[in-house]
Amino acid sequence: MDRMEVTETFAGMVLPGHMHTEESLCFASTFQFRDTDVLIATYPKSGTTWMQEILTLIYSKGDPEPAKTIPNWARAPWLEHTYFREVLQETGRPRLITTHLPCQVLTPALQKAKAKVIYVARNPKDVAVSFYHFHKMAKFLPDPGSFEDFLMRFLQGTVQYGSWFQHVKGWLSQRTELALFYITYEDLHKDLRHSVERLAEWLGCPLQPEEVQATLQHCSFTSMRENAMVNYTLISPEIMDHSQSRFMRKGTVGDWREHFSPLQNKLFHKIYQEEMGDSNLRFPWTTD
Ligand code: PPS
Repeated sequence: MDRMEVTETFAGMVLPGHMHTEESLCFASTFQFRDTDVLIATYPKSGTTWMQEILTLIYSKGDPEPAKTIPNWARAPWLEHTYFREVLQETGRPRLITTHLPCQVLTPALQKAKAKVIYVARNPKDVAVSFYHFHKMAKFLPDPGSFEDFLMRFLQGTVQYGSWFQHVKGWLSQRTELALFYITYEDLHKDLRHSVERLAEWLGCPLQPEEVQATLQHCSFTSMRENAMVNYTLISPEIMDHSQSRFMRKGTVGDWREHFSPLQNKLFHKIYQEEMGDSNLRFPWTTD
């Protein structure tokens, strides 16, 4: 319940003071990664929790025990959060670490080691919708106001955690510099089996068919929605109010269609083109 109204400004963005302090952010930016570390990097609402669950199941070879008994924030803690040092586990396995920080903050530290980075991106229209609903439930984030207001701030990059465009362009510009595996939320949706197999192979942890099967089962939306270790029902309602919106809300691709007006869609497309038009990045979505 600490610092619910406080914000931290860091690297040109605003972050919730409830989980971030100047000290925790400095610690994150100078963290000594190990070659064996695996870092999940995402802009919020892009599939972070899904990837935490997938990696947990890959490393447990499909055994659901850790996913069902340890909260996700302890299995794959956020590097920049105040509790990080307390919960980072020495399990003898690669350490799973999560971050929402932009790449320019972490690249210097990552370049000193050979840690693996998994970057998950999601259609920014669906990110904006998911983030809007999350603002209603997460009491450490400001009231989002109307969807229209929130969407304008999202497009300007003035929401908490900063600009989606800068986040994605920044991390993906490091694809050849870092050991970086790039995947999208839409890829996970389209073919979870293939995504899990590719990830497991890349991590040097290939799975037997029955281990893949168990991973798919435990990482389904229905299964994760019921899992208290990932659906945030362990958190007090003063911090996350599930009566406003569930953390595992819809889990679909294209929910933006239920929220965007034609005018909002047009503006989004225009700004997307301005921001992303000259990047040669490929995404499984179009914005028109
Ligand atoms: S956070 O707060 O940044 O950690 O949120 P994040 O985990 O990145 O994103 C939450 C959204 O991911 C959806 N989700 C899933 N979708 C499909 N299948 C599975 N297994 C799954 N797990 C999480 C979750 O429902 C949020 O999206 P929305 O669109 O709000 O439903």
